[in-house]
Amino acid sequence: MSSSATEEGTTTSFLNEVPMGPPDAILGIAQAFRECDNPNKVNVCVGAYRDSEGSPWVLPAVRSAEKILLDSGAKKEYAPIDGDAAYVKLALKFAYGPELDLSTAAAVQTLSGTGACRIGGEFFGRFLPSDSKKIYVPNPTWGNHVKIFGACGLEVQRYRYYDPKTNGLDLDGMLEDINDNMSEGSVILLHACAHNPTGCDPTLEQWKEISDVIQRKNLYVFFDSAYQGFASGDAEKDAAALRLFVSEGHKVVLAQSFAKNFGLYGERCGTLSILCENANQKAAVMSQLKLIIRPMYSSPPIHGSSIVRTVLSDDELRAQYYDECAGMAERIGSMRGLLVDKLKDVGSTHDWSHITSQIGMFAFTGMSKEMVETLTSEYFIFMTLDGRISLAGINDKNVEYIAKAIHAVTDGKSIVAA
Ligand code: PLA
Repeated sequence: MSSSATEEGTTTSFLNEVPMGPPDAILGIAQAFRECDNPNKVNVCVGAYRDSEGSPWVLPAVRSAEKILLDSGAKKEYAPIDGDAAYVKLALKFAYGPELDLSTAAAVQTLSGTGACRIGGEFFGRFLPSDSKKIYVPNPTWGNHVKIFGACGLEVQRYRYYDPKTNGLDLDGMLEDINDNMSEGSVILLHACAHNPTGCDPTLEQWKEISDVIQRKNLYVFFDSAYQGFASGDAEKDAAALRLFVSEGHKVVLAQSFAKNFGLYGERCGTLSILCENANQKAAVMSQLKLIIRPMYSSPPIHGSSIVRTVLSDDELRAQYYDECAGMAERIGSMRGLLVDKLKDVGSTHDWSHITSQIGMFAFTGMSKEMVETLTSEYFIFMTLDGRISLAGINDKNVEYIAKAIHAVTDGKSIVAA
């Protein structure tokens, strides 16, 4: 450790010079929630499922898999650098569908979706030609995308995605940005479903148009799939955009997370896959992915992936899992209607219909940063400053309190999503 003696003879460490960093835009608010001791506090910040009592929920299919693992005396050996191959295979089938030949897919187990984005970003950062080291992300997007890809040495630029005036997809703006403003051979990041934070996805016809323009521009498609099953309640349907792009011939890259759809948040369970054209490409890409992973964390954790492998390889547990995932999506969906009804009941005259037309885990309310700050400081409702509400944090008991607070801060003021 470098240090220097001061005139008084004491030692000053370089640690004194370390500047204070800002808290994370999402997890920093989650921390503030934990530290708040007001009994009325509400956590609608992080996208983590809560049951109708407001408690975290472990899927019974996951519990059953854990019991099977425990009873079978599963060991705690290291996984290989690229993870559990049987898990990776099943996970890819879950995303890409049972029909696709995945023999030339280079794929590794990752530390959930964040880890997958990071490994994929590192790969692009190392191997894209220097004039194409760019990734285009939607405006808005999950805030961590910008940080992850920036940290991988990629230039991060935004493309038009959401139109606050219509509370819908800005398809023309998006197509124009892809066509006119993106460099050939660079990467475009797409949310596979349940776009975070807007809850606004293209229709299948719109995806087809997007796919065509991307193909003409010769861009790599990086799908981030963090919510498969949370958009429609059906994991198969939610994979439609990814499967369409693959069927159109895109050699996609996929970051897959099992945090939300399997409720495995803290287990850090995901995959990264890169579709290659042949076995040689696959072998070279795999070797490089392992070279990225080994000095970073050596090998991934095994508990979450063992659970997913156990569930997806057992017909009965898999069917049970699909029902339970649908149940989570349904409860979240019903909270949209309930919140909007309650807002009307408490006297709000705003048009909140965008909340019911959005999909996925979040309501992108249109409330401004100032309104959110008041909701937090005066009503102890913790949410992200972009006006996003994690619907799973709402239940029959707190919905009226939340609606009254939202009405109080928005009454007579305009609401337009940023
Ligand atoms: N991609 C998107 C689009 C996400 O929304 C999230 C999580 C991830 C990847 C990464 O999730 P994972 O690493 O846990 O698999 N977004 C959360 C949590 C749910 C977070 O910010 O970390 C959110 O509240 O937006």
